[in-house]
Amino acid sequence: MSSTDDIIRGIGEGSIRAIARALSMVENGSADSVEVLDKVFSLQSGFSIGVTGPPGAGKSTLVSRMISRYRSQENTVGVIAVDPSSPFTGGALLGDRIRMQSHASDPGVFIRSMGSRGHLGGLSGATRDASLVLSAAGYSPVIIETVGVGQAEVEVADLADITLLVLVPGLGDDVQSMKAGIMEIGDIIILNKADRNGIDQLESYVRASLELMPPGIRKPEVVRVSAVNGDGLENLWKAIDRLAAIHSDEQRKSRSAIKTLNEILKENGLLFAERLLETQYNGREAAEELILSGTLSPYAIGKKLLETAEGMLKHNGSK
Ligand SMILES: Nc1nc2c(ncn2[C@@H]2O[C@H](COP(=O)(O)OP(=O)(O)OP(=O)(O)O)[C@@H](O)[C@H]2O)c(=O)[nH]1
Ligand SMILES: [Mg+2]
Repeated sequence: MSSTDDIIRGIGEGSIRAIARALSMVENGSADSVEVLDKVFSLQSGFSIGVTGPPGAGKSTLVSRMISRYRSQENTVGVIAVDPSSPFTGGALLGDRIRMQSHASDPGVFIRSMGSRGHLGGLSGATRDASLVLSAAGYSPVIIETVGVGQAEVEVADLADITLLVLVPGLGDDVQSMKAGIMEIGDIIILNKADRNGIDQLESYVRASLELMPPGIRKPEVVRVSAVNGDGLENLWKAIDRLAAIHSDEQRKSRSAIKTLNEILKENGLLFAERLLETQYNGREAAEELILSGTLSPYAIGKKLLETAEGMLKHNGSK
């Protein structure tokens, strides 16, 4: 399987090899991936669920529960485990493989870890495109697990149609130091490890923090669960179903298409600016030197690049 056409056809047919090839192309930022993404874009269906939260919060355990739930409804499920700490993953992470082992041999489940070796849009760009590939191949939901609660994770979480923020007792200072904005990431805040001491304090803290949210922002639902013993999961499924029912597939597709266009404009802008830097200043490093030596300001360089681009457009007779 080497030709782009084979990969495109394979994705439509749900071929595991084709999907795996496409995901590698996306991760490496290969130019051919754009051709693939373009052709499979219209095949997307279903919805995606983002799961984020601090290390060890029980995200993978919850994802595994979620897989069982959707598999029992005959859905096929795609999982992307995002690892912001490593640009080099490729294939499933060992830990995630172990925790989701019971699903590893199920042909209705596709699990893949993602880094961002070469994608222009970084990790969130790579994840967005990977999610598209899985969705086009018919997996729904596509579940995106990402570790952490920083800016990178917020971006990744924001890709999904429904976002779950997983918190656990004993985070202590971590929770205290979380910016108030963290609560705004989640459509649902899951208080996991409800079998542990400290769950009441965590719930009080979270509810108090939500009270401080500015008016006009929809407050997330708060659901207590224990991913290991299964308590509270029914409530979680109901909360997810309620959210999934708010928007139609068409509405979700439109929102994500416009968002993707905005991101691609930024990615292309960056690419084009780098090209212009090459032609005008011998590249980014040389331009940085000019700034650091006090020869030019960043604004002077920006202005010059725009003028150059305008000049090229005029030269080509475009408007
Ligand atoms: N007591 C208790 N332990 C849990 C619960 N959920 C998960 N765990 C345990 O917490 C540990 C971490 O679980 P994971 O599912 O790997 O957590 P994670 O958030 O995916 O971890 P990273 O991907 O490494 O950030 C494992 O030992 C789980 O068995 C729970 O509800 N109660
Ligand atoms: Mg995990």
